[in-house]
Amino acid sequence: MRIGRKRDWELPESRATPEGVYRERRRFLKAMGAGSLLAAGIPFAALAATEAASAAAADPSASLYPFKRDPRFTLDRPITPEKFVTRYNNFFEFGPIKSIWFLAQRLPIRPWTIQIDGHVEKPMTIGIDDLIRKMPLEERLYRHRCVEAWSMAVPWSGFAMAAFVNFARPLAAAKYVRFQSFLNREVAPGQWRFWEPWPYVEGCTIKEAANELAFLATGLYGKPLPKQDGAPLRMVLPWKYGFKSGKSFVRVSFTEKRPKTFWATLQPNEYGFWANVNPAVPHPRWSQETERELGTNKRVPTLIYNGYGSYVAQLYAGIKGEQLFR
Ligand SMILES: Nc1nc2c(c(=O)[nH]1)N[C@H]1C(S)=C(S)[C@@H](COP(=O)(O)O)O[C@H]1N2
Ligand SMILES: [Mo]
Repeated sequence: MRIGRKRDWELPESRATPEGVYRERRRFLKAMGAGSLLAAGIPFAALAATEAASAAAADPSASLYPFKRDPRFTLDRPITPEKFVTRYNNFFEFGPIKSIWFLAQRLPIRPWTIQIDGHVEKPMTIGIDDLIRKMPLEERLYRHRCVEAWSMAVPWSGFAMAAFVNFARPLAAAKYVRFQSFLNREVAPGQWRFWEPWPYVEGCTIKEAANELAFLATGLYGKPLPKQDGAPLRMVLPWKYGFKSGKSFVRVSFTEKRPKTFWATLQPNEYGFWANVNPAVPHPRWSQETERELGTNKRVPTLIYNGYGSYVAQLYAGIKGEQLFR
């Protein structure tokens, strides 16, 4: 359970600083730009502030934050400090290492449209800022468990995936939802690896998408999502391994057939479609019994369905003869 002490990130910068000073600082940082800051030897913290300021300036949704927290979702551990969550990432479009945050800054996130197609009443394309304004915005505290056995606990901003599904108005034939990430080799060097099935695709059943835990994130720590974490819109399925939460998607298709997902296509003997967290089912090359918490580096036991079994276990009750946990 979460204890009632206010943490730093709960105080957005715009409130912590008197309005005027805040605006001045933003203008200053914008005028300087990251390059000249580096040249001037201004330390890393200032660079991070620039990054946040320029992201806010470029993002027309920035003024909507922070969203009201949904009290239904509580944590059994402290929130991971922001600096770990935004500096230790998996985003293979930008390279197979954790320190890709600065490379991800090359991704243009406006204009950004999302194509909705497949078995829906009316296929359409919608701009991200239109979509955000139509959705029931909220903040949720969720755990995140990567299949590589590290984990974090974060405040996502966004909306229920169910609200998006309702908005898309799927037809009865729709059994799965396929999320396709951007394809842009000019900014994403990883997409030149021609033997990998780019663009990144993830997906789930329509029942999973309608589960109350399934979420679409537009923000983190009460601010718009940093690019390295999947701006402007990413999936969040907290009972599944992290690779199921596709980042920066541009197309959502409602399909009859199970979508071919990125990792299940690339390494089918290690990664599957369901990928529900289960400490008792090891990865072929390592145990899943424990996880390393980002920030503290503490080893903690991993929980079945990442601790969310009461929400989702019933989704899998009738499924036989499939590997649900990889
Ligand atoms: N498009 C895309 N989405 C992705 C990935 C990726 O490489 N590309 N990596 C996944 C993996 S393995 C994890 S653990 C999470 C990591 O999210 P984070 O960097 O915000 O912690 O994003 C997932 N979504
Ligand atoms: Mo992951």
